[in-house]
Amino acid sequence: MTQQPQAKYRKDYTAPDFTITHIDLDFDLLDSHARVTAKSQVKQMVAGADSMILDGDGLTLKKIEIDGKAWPHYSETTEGLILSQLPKEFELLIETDIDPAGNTSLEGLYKSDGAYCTQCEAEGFRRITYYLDRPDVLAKFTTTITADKSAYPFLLSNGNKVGEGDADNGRHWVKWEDPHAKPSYLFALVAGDFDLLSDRYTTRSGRDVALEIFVDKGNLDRATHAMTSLKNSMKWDEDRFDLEYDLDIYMIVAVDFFNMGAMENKGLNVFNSKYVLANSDTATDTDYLGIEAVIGHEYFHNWTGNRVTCRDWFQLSLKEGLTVFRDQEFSSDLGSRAVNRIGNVRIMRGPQFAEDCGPMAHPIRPEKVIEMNNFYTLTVYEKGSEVIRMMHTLLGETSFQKGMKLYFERHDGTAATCEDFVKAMEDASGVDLVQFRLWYSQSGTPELTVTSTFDETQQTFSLTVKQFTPATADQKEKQALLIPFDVELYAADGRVIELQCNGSPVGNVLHLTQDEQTFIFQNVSEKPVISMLREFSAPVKLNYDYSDEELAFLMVHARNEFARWDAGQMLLAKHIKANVVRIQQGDAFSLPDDVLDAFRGVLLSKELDAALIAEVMTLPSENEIGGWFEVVDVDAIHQVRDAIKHAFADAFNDELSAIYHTLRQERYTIAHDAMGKRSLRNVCLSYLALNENADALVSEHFNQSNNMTDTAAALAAANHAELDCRQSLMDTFSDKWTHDGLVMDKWFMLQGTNPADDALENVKAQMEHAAFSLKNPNRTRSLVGAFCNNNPVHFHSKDGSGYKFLSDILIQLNESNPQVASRLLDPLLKLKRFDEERQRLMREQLERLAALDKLAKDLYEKINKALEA
Ligand code: B3K
Ligand code: ZN
Repeated sequence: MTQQPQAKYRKDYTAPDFTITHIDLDFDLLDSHARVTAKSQVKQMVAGADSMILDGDGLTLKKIEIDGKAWPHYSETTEGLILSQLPKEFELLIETDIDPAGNTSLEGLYKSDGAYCTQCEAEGFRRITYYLDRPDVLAKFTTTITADKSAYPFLLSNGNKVGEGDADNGRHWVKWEDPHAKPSYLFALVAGDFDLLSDRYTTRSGRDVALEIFVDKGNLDRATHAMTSLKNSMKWDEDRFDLEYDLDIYMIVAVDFFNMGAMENKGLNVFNSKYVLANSDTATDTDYLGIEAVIGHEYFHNWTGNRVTCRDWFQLSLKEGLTVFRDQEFSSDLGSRAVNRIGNVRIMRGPQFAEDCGPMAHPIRPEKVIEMNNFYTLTVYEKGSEVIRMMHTLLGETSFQKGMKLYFERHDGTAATCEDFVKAMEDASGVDLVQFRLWYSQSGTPELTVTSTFDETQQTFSLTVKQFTPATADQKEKQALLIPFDVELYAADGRVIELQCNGSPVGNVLHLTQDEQTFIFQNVSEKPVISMLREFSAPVKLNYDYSDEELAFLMVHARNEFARWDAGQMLLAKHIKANVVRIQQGDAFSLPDDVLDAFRGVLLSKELDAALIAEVMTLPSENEIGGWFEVVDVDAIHQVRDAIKHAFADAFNDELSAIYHTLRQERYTIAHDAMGKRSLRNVCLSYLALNENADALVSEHFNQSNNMTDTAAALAAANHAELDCRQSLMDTFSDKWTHDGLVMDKWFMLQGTNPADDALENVKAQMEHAAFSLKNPNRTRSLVGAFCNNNPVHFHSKDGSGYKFLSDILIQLNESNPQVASRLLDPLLKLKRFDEERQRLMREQLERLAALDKLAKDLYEKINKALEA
């Protein structure tokens, strides 16, 4: 590394000296390279400023002119271009050459298979032309693209098409104009040959919008679910948020080479094909739901992100936390609220809490960044959404929507801050959010420790709640937060006890504001059972000494489905923790009958949704369990989790088998009820696969399946139970799908999570599979990512082979695709959570990476923090 990468700090923000009001872009796409001509209208913003630094990366400069004349006053640096002696207002013309075909980082303009596409967020536009590549410079874009007509019949960019025509040598051109000023990160260009699915949507006020989804040739039948999801998103945003679409066309292009899920470029979303393509043969129910959520998410960004964008990248959660909240609400309104909430909470309690206690801990609005791409994190997105959700809880839907209205009134068409959002919520509702703002600046997971006392003579029940946020890698001192704490009390017969304090009824949401607080509830005539942190009303950990009986009671009597699931999770957690300690002490595993009975009760419940029962019967992941311990003992955790699965399988064999057989469906539909039944049936299968002689059942499930959900479930069951039929089923699948990487990802993921002793050797062997390529981020994540993240026993093998395998791969990806490398690195960052020997082995690999000659700043930032800690 020649020069150490520099950090940027939130506190150092300054408005730009110059701004760009219009940019006219011209792309000449040639076989050997692309020529980009950018004509910008530039305006001085700060009196006296006469020089300007334009960002640029990997560009070959061909020409600079100001107001039509060659401009000699410039110098090129590694980071861009410095222009000096500038007038107050001028037209800047810059011509650059770039190499899209050689761009393996998938940032800027690159080729995905045969098509050109772009990814500019966060700082990819600077790989296209020299520019003020920052989100607070908002310009109106026009874009002209010229390319070979037969190879690239579709030439797309943001906004509306305003011209097209033929050019020489079999080439053609198209011109686009985007009427909305936008920052450079929302620019997009696509050129290629696709199949096109077209539809229309009429907005509530009568705007007729053309909807176009572009997919690889031959995939048209896999685009319909994405189209339905798009129309549902547009309708939902009108109904729930009173927000309409603002252009005459909305385009989505699906590409196979993409670093993340999707990108909300104005009017022209570019999507990872994983979040567009689905039919019943190729996609699982989870894929269908994922597509709906991501299509919704990118669509909702049109208002929360595009119309109101971020002032600087430290404000990322302004658009991402809010848009995740909106997509979660969308999925919950269309499907099961409880199941959606459970999914979100599993992510918070697993990987987000883990992020908080690792070396990359940061508040949802980070203070210091080296590589912005490293901050598209679960903290900014998921915890960011929880913070919005807490405001929603504190304000209620009506005031929250008033706050949204005011936010748009004040900030539409501008680049705003998180503070602007909170202020709008505060002003619109009159709710004091002064202390609440700490959620934006304080990192880490708060812990609530609750004790209770029942006073029979006084007929009072008191709850004492202590809040404490442990120090994090980035921040030692913590303060008390405003935490909405949703509680309910139940009498022994299941009746809800009304909450009364100081002689009057109070709502369920208590406001925790101090290190310690006591709430005294009156007129409580018997010792109640408390349901706490209902709906996961705040992103915190909860400690309370529940008895098994109380938890089993809540699993049956809690009024809200989420609370019933959560009680089951707490009951499991209690016994998982106890058993891990037992195993570590050389004692035998044991699970009391009353625990089994509580789960049997759920399994047999007539009132609960199948989808919810499936969730209750799904154990927390090994990673989530790891988070409950100071030092993660991967082997003991695996052993205990496995033992519980076997205990369930043995104890509930008859019930599981009966449910499995009654839930069989002839026809595949994606109605929520059908998905729920399939999900429960497949959970039953995963337990039944643990029985002796399960080969026949699992093979039959596979052979009779008429959809990918069941096929994948059979494979997963055979894989995890290490059945004899595993190999033949895997081979059958691979023979059928080798040509389709997206479908093969499911197979690669199972290879990655294979529990067999030779898992690593096997993963290495699959890297030679015809469908595998390290150049494709989806393939890499499916095989390598699954192994490193979801196969803890083998990744953390005591001989260090898993760590070495990962760093060998990271060395390859460091230069070709640092963004993917940086995500893949995450499991190595958690070294502090493991025993000394494992720490030493992990450190060894981190040091090996740190010594790389051209270490990308994405990796540099994380590795340095991990080694520092
Ligand atoms: N805004 C993009 C993410 C960009 C990631 C850049 N590394 C997708 C989304 O959150 O909707
Ligand atoms: Zn987003």
